[in-house]
Amino acid sequence: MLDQPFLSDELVQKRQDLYSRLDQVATAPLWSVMSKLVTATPQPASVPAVWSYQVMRRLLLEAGGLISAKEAERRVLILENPGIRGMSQITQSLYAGLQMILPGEIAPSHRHAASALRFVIEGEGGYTAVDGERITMHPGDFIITPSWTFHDHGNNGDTPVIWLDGLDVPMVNLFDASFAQGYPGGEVQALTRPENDASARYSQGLAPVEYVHTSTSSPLFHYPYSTARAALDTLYRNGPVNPWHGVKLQYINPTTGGPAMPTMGAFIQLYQAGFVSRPYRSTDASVFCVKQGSGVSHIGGTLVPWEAGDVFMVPSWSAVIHEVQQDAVLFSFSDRPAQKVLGLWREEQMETTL
Ligand code: 1HN
Repeated sequence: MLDQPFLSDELVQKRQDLYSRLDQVATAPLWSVMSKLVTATPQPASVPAVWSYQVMRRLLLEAGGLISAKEAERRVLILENPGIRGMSQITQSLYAGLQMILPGEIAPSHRHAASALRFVIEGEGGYTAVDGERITMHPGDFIITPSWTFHDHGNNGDTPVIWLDGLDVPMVNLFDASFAQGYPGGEVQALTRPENDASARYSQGLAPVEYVHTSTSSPLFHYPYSTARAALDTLYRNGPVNPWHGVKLQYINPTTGGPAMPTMGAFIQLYQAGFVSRPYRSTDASVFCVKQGSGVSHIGGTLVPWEAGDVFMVPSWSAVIHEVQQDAVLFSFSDRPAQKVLGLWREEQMETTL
């Protein structure tokens, strides 16, 4: 920084006087805040963090005995980044939470401007309905709920169903663009198409001849784990394995090749036991959910151990190295599509390793 010039007492006094009069007319001098506003590199307030699934699962089950899904509307434990507590944010731009539905429960239908994504962690027999179609959820499935689509959940099985929710709520609220409403026709939305209709229409490298791409989100909203896992396994066998990402796939809108939703992108990757990834950083802070395996991630110098079901986050521009102990499958999501379309996204694949 530049050397500070000598300031006479008189000048200091006059500046203070000006600043207090500026303050009275809702004004402030840029020169006293500029270096805080425009930083040379990202300076996230959020910090590396991990939520143990064993701990969170117990707390969810306890909550399940104290409040119903109906009373809560959504029975969710919000994952609050320790660096920005009280904001319902896991990163500067994203919300994350763990949701549980007990057998027989219903989470009533509603819609909102915020887009949501889900990654199923545990349980069979859960379903979610999006825009007139209901799909059965299985562990590892990725499901999207695009902006302003009605959605409700239920559990026809006999064990709890638990998943990770990701929403772009902080982004929507940054723009003061939040709208929400309950479904006008009762708790459960009317079903207008049978299960797997969207999958047949859009996920086979085919699309209805009359299909016109108009929505900003994917018409395919359910991405089963079985499909993703088979692709990861085949690509791992075929190689090459990326030194930073292992074998990593992005969830796409099959009608455009772009991300499934405009604000949030999601990924799934496979690393074999013993793999130590090269350090990587990008401007999109990422939320990871461990589908299987175990390891330790070095996140900007913080050691974060993880195992199946755990959720951990990597702040913007923090270099991350994944040290994999048992064969691992990691789901992740971030605001990458939003940053890309705004021309903000940067990444760096670094060479040095541990
Ligand atoms: C929401 O609608 C769901 O539909 C989950 O499952 C979490 C967090 C904030 C706002 C809306 C859901 C949510 C949410």
